[in-house]
Amino acid sequence: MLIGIVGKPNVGKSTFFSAATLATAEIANYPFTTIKPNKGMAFVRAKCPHIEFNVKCQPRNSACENGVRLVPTELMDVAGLVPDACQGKGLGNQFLDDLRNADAFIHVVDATGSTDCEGNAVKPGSHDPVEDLQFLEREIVEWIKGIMEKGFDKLARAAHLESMKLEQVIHERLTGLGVSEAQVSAALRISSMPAKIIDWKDEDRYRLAQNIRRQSKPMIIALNKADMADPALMKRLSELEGYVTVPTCAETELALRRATKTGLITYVPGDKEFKINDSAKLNPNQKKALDYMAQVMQRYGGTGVQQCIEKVAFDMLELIVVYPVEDEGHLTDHDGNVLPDAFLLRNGSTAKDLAYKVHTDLGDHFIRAINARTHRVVGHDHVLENEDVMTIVAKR
Ligand SMILES: Nc1nc2c(ncn2[C@@H]2O[C@H](COP(=O)(O)OP(=O)(O)OP(=O)(O)O)[C@@H](O)[C@H]2O)c(=O)[nH]1
Ligand SMILES: [Mg+2]
Repeated sequence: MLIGIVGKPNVGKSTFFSAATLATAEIANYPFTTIKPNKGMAFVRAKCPHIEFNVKCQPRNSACENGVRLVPTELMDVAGLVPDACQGKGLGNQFLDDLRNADAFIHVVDATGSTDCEGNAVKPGSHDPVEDLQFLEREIVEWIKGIMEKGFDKLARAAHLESMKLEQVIHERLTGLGVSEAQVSAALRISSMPAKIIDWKDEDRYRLAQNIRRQSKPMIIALNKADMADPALMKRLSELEGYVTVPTCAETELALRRATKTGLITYVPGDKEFKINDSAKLNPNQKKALDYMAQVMQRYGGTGVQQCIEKVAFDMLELIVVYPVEDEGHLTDHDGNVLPDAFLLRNGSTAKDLAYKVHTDLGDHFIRAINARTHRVVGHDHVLENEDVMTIVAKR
């Protein structure tokens, strides 16, 4: 699962990325700090089955903290997009190609209104972040439209002659973007396109590309720098129709995760508060900074970073967590590790999809699967449920 972090320059994309992954990405208060994309692993939280099965787990691809399984998901931070990037402004939008395989986007917005369209620092409140929501959507849609339209006329003519279905033609153009035919069909249905392709005007194609974006790459808005934002503006932004928003303080999350690493505090990402381990060890600056962060967290019920990722994973992409094991009796892999792996799968995934996720061979030679909880034997098309623990039996 890949989530792309997008937004104009200087809004806190790399700060969000670093906080969520604890990978180091360059952060600075000027535009275009990031040029090359940063890739790293974030995680979502799930219930670890080790408690229910009363065993001690030995996670391999994930981690378990007090019964909470931390399941990895990939994040990518790219350069900032500016208005008219699709016409080559700023760094253009070519770097979006790194995000072709993104399953969803987190659009980071500077909710203080203190950065202009190009990411330059301006007086707080002098820039309306709503403009950023609109132009970023346009840039992403133009990017998709550009890919869709490349050689489209020729293809459409050929398709007409060979009586190929419209969704097939468009799907073929967009395979590199990880868009499914079903998503193209759904987009075509709601776009009310003119019957003949020859009659499609530029605005029709734009509308279609926009619906393809909505169907295939859902987007959440991180109202970032919430710690410094004007409450009235925050309220207006969070009530905007048609957008899913989460207030975030990426800088606070990054500081908290670093302080946790050095042992200064105890904090589990996503929690509403943190605990100072030994206040006698804090210098006055650290104390002041931690007080500030505690206040911010109280205001928003946390920093919002983990919430943002989990909202994307569970609410927008409707992912489920599944635990594959080789031996359903002992819940182990072939090395004897108990409940070693946790995978994120799309809701509606089957036992065979899980087999392919574990290993291509396992998918190719799938015979049956066994639910370790109920010991029920199921076939390849059995639809999995959240928190299933499954054994795949394959031909050797
Ligand atoms: N107050 C506040 N500042 C933040 C927050 N998140 C990031 N910043 C600051 O915003 C500035 C830009 O942060 P970056 O993470 O480099 O922004 P970016 O979007 O990656 O910028 P480019 O790579 O230039 O596109 C830095 O000075 C950060 O410290 C936050 O939650 N609150
Ligand atoms: Mg950056």
